[in-house]
Amino acid sequence: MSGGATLIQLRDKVAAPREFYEQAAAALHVARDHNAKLIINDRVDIALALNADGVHLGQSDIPVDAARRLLGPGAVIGFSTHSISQAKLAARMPVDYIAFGPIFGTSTKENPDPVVGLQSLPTVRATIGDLPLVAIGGITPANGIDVLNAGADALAMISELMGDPAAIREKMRKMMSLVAGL
Ligand code: 3NM
Repeated sequence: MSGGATLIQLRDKVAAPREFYEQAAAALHVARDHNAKLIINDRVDIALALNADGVHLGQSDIPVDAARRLLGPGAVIGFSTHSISQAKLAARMPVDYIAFGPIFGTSTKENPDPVVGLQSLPTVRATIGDLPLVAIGGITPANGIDVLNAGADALAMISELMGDPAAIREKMRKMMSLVAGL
């Protein structure tokens, strides 16, 4: 956040619900202190309980419509897609952004969907109209500009940042200055 990230997704697939709730409460304090938005992965109940900025949902989570009914019109709802047809369907849902990936190989997900590749981004871009497109999966400073040039509006990164927690701020700043040069 002090590195310039504007939207943080809290993601923990292994924590017990209580632990995830407590992590989310702590993360929300930090986000608020830095004027960043914090959205919660998968757990609409936790987002609602903590008045977080929203949720990120995957293909197997509760439907976007249901999450929107629970969270209201002001919440940020992001939705993961892994193919052009999923992105096309997502564009008709009440989402604030569509995530698309994995663009490149990733070792962060246990069972990642097949790599969609940089070459699929222009088609997704054209398919989803004006909705913000967030690229995910194997994004680094070395390929991020290509990803943005191919049609993404934003980049999501996990291993590139989390590999060395002490260097997150520096890596984010480097990434933000690369993007600012576009
Ligand atoms: N979702 P990294 S790929 C959480 O394809 C996630 O929707 C993906 O991590 C998708 O930046 C992915 O370490 C992992 O590759 C992204």
